[in-house]
Amino acid sequence: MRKYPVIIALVIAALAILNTIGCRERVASLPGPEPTATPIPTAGPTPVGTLIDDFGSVLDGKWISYGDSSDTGSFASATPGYDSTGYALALKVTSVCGGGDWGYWLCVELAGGSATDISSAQGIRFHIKEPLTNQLDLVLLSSATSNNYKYTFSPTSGWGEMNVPFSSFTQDTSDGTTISQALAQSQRVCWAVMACPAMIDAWLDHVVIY
Ligand SMILES: [Ca+2]
Repeated sequence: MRKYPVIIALVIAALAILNTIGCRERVASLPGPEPTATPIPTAGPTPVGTLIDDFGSVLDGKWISYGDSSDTGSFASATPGYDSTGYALALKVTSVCGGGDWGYWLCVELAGGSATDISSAQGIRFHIKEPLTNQLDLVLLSSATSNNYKYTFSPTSGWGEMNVPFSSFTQDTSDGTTISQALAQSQRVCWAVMACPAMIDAWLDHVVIY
């Protein structure tokens, strides 16, 4: 009789390993998001995650944005969300060249502006759509780094799930820190428009650090 719990545990462990490998290969083989809208699977093991935001009719004050003098933008609650219900965040940016060229950034404060240790997390997952499929940078702001770790991608025109391991983040120029050191002093995760000129009309939903 004692065999059955052991067998069940082994099957669950095997499914978890296969699920993890599948996600990593999918991300590693594509520079951008998955090509079609993919709901977060409910069957089988799902990583236990920290839900950053599923968004509501009123946005949490932890969301902030800023831009250089040549970039203008705004963000607001929008409906429906990726699953055809509830709300998402809609980001509109007009980015031209000049004025410092560091672009326009939408960020979420992870710990009210303070640094927090998320080095045990594997990555970040969210749903996004952008009709023009213009390029965005997913950026980790950390008090441990002088050059940000980031991941560049082009969203799909319709809702798609992005599942980005932190191991995919890189620095343009190394400042000697590792991604683990950066994660240990995380301040913000940002969706940045750094190309110019660029129009962005992106919808973002269900942001999870897993
Ligand atoms: Ca939502």
